[in-house]
Amino acid sequence: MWEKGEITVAQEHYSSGIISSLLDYLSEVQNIVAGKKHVALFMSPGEEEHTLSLRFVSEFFKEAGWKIIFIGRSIPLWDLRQIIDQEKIDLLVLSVFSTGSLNSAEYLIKALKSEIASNQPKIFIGGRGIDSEEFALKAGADVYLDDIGKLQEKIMEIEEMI
Ligand code: B12
Repeated sequence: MWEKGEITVAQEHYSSGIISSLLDYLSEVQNIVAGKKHVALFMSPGEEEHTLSLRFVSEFFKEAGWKIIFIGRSIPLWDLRQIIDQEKIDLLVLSVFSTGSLNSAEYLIKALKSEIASNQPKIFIGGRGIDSEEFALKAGADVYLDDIGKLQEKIMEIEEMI
């Protein structure tokens, strides 16, 4: 509605805030599956502020029995490396909504791949900022998905890869 000029920026921010709180609530009340299969870390690269879809995506992983760690917006590379080591992250999930964020994602992936010698997490990337799988793979991602609707099948594919 904001895109069509039907609501103001303030109304959009307010609505996004409500959706975010609703996600927090749903995440709390949802049953947690015992015996976590894998661990996934969710973040948005660079200056990327669009984190709502990443929250949706993280809930799918949770439902599939994964441990999820949502850190939201970008954190320093050093801290990221530490959390990957400590938490034994199997999958890093990034969402990208602009060309600038795609560049940041590419930089981040290259830095991680060159600095982590063993047990590198796989990288899963999605979001409106990526036009095709070709761009995602060029940026260094291992897996790309264009539509959250196909996420359940994709999670099964990822589980086979790990
Ligand atoms: C909510 C919103 C915001 C909120 C975000 C709040 C939050 N915490 O996420 C706020 C207000 C912060 C915001 C800011 C901005 N926004 Co905004 N925003 C939106 C809005 C309305 C919804 C985005 C959303 O979450 N959609 C829900 C997701 C699920 O749907 P989707 O985007 O269609 O995603 C599909 C796929 O891409 C995929 N997918 C999406 N994410 C992921 C992630 C993974 C891992 C996977 C696998 C798949 C996947 O799944 C979906 C289909 O199934 C869109 C407009 C719209 N109609 O979508 C604009 C939109 C994304 N914003 C836009 C813009 C331009 C901005 C600003 C630059 C505006 C400004 N001038 O300040 C800033 C960016 C600031 C920054 N540095 O990032 C543009 C982006 C255009 C572009 N590609 O560059 C859009 C498209 C609006 C427009 N038409 O202009 N925005």
